[in-house]
Amino acid sequence: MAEYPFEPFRIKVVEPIRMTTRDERVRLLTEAGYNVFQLRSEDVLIDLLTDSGTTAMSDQQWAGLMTGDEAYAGGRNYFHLRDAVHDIFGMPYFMPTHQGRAAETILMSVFVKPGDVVPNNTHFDTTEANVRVRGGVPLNLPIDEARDPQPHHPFKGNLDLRKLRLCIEQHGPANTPLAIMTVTNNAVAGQPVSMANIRETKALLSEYDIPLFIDAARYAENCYFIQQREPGYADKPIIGIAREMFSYADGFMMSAKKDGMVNMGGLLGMRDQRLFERVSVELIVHEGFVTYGGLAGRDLEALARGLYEALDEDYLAYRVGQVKYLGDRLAEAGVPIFEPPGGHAVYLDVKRFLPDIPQRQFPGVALTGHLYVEAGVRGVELGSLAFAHKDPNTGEVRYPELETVRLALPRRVYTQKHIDYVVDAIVDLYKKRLEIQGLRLTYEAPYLRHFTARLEPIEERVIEGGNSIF
Ligand code: P71
Repeated sequence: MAEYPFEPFRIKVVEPIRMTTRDERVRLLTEAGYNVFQLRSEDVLIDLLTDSGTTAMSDQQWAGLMTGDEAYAGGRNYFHLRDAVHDIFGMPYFMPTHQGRAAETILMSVFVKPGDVVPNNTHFDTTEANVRVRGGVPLNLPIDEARDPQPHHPFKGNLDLRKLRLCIEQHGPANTPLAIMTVTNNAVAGQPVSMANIRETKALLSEYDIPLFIDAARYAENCYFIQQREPGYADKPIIGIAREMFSYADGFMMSAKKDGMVNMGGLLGMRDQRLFERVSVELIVHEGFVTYGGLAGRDLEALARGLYEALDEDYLAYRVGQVKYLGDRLAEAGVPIFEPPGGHAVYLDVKRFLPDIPQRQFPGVALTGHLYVEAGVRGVELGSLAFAHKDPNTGEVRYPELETVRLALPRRVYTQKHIDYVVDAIVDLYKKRLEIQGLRLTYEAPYLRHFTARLEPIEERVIEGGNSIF
C-alpha cells in the first residue's frame, strides 16, 4: 500500500472553492461572534466542521434520484430501503426519519420519563439533549483508556461494563429504560467499539431486561476497525460484521448523513412489534407517514444505495486511510492529537495544544477561530462549549474530560492536496500557539448552545507584530 490513501473514484462534477484573505477572515470571524457555526460556507476554504450530510454522492446515487416515487404512501423507494435495512441490520421493523435526532426524539419520547437514566458508552450532543429534554439523565460510561490521548488501546470507544453494572444497581433497572452504544464513539475522538464489548454489553443488559439500542451513525467505519483490529474478523466481509453487530441489538437509530452516504436522512429500526406501533404514532405526528418519514422518495433511494457503498472495502480503506494520513502527519510534526486517529475525524488535543488556557475560557473555540483566520479551515470545538453543563443540584459547571477540536473529513470530497494543506496550516498554527488567548460567552442557549453561542476575547492582547486577532 502506498503511503497515502488511494482515492477509489474519479471526479465527475466539481464545486469551486472561493478564495479568501486573512484580513477578510478576521472580519468574518468577528462578525460571527467567534463561532464558526455562524460563518457562511462560501467563506470557508476547507470545511471540516462535520462529516455529517457533507458526503459527495456517487453517480449511482444521483441516477437513483431520478427513480424517486413521490407517492404519499407505499412508494417504491421505501421498499428498496426496507430490503437494504433487512439485509444489513436484520431488523424486522424500521422507519425513515429526516435525520438522526428525529429518530432520537421519537425513541426517547416513548422510553424516557423524568428521573430515568440512559447509559451510553458516550452520548453525542443531540442524544444527550434528547434525554435531558425528557427530564432524563444521560450517563457516559466510557472505559478509562478513553481519556488517554496515547494509542494504547485498539478500541477506546468501548463501554466500561463494570461502570454499567454499578449504574444499573445504583439507579435500578426500572429507572433505566434503555442503554445505547454509539459506534464509532464520536465524543471519544471517533474511536471504535469492539464486537466483544457490544456482545458483553448486551449480555449484561439482558440480566436486567434492559434493551440495547445502537447509535449507528458511523457503524460501517466501526465494522472496518473490527475487521482490521479484532482477532477473528480479518477474513470476514464488512456486511457480515455489521450483521453480527446488530444481532446483539434490540434496535438502532441512525443519522444516515454519515455512513448512509446521503446529505439528509435517518433511520430508526427495532425488533419489537409493539414498540414499532408506539413509535409509528410519534413518527406520523412529527415526521410523516411510515413509508417516507420526512424524506422525499428520491432521498430514500439515494440512501438505499448509499448504505451499500459505505460497506465497500476499497472505499473504507480509503476513508479510514485518509483520516489516518491526516492524523499521522500531524502527530509526526509534534502536534498533539488523540491517537490513534478515529474513523471520521482527527481530534486535536486542546489541553496539550493550549495548556495555559483553562476550560472556562473555551480554548477549543479559540483554537478553532485561529485555524479559520490563519488558513480558512473550519473545524469544530467538541469540548467545554459543546459538552459542559451545570449540575442541576449545585449549579456548578462540569467540564468534559476531553477538550478537542475535531477535524471531520467529509466523505469522498477532499483530495490528497487538500489534506496536505490542512496539515501545513495546523503545523504553522502550532508554532504560533502562544498567541492564542481565551474567550468569554456573550450569548448561550439552554440546550446545544455551541450551535448559536456568541463569544468575545477576554482581553485585547497586542502581540508583537500585531498579528493576533484576539
Ligand atoms: C457530527 C454530528 C452533527 C453535528 C454535531 C455537532 C456539530 C456539527 C454537526 C450527529 C450525530 C452523531 C451521532 C453519533 C446522532 C447524531 C445526530 N453528529 N448520533 O458529528 O454524531 O444526527 O445530525 O442526523 O440529527 O458532526 P443528525
